[in-house]
Amino acid sequence: MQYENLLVENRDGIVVLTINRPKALNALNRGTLADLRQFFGKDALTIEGLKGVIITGAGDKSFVAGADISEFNGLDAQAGLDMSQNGHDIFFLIEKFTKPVIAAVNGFALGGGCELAMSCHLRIAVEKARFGQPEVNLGIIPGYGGTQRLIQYIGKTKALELLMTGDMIGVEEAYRLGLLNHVVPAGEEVNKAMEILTKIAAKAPIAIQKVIECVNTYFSAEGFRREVIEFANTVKTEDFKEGAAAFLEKRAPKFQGK
Ligand code: CO8
Repeated sequence: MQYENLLVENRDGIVVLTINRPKALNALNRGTLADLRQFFGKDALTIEGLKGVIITGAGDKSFVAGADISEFNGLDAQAGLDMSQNGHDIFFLIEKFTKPVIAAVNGFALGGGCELAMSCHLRIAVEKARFGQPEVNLGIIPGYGGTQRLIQYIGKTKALELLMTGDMIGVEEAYRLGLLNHVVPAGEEVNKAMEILTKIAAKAPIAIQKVIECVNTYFSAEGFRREVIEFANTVKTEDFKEGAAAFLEKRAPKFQGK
């Protein structure tokens, strides 16, 4: 198992995956997504006695601050479609994984980071964690399932507000809205996830797998496909070029609706 940006530690059958790009706040670049695909699509299936997986971020500031904006340069609609579909495929591998997967959110979970946490079965966050879907600040929409999964967790009313304002929320609100299972002091997030996975590991494995499958079946796939298509449509706009450039140049964007 060789990974570019993923640390993999097997603790007695519970695997802790740490996304390891702390200087970029663990933003999901192509390499990191490839690592996640390799782990959930291939390597994890060969781990003897696997009880569950915990995903966390390196450092004490960020879980994942989104897709890597520095890779947005020159993105055209076809590349946007392909990247969005690639992310969807990987996040479905996580959501449909037959063992429970818990996000241990140790800081910012924004854009693709919030989407990654939402593709996990459960979410535990530290008190200073922040959640949001800030894509509209960049002239795009969420492209890794955010328009679909956020509604599933918090409902249409608040999901639309967060998706349209791009606002970040703290753990108190995220917990109240139903996005989080538990809030813990910093440093306790992986321990809490271990405790829950240990409890689940004592149950019947086939029953756990079937719970995951049945809950997933409730939600339709059509909305996810629509997100991929509309993500690619926003990638075509002048506003997207301006939004991504403004972030990298550390200035406010000037959107023109084109
Ligand atoms: N991508 C690349 N680099 C990033 C990202 C990111 N998403 N977030 C932070 N960084 C980098 C910064 O550029 C900075 O690098 P450097 O030190 O070289 O200047 C470093 O991480 C530290 O960041 P800041 O200095 O900005 O730290 P602050 O504490 O001032 O701010 C924030 C922290 C609030 C998290 C801020 O960094 C921020 O707003 N980040 C961007 C958040 C964002 O917009 N996320 C959404 C990205 S879009 C997305 O996720 C779409 C998903 C679907 C994509 C579909 C296919 C492409």
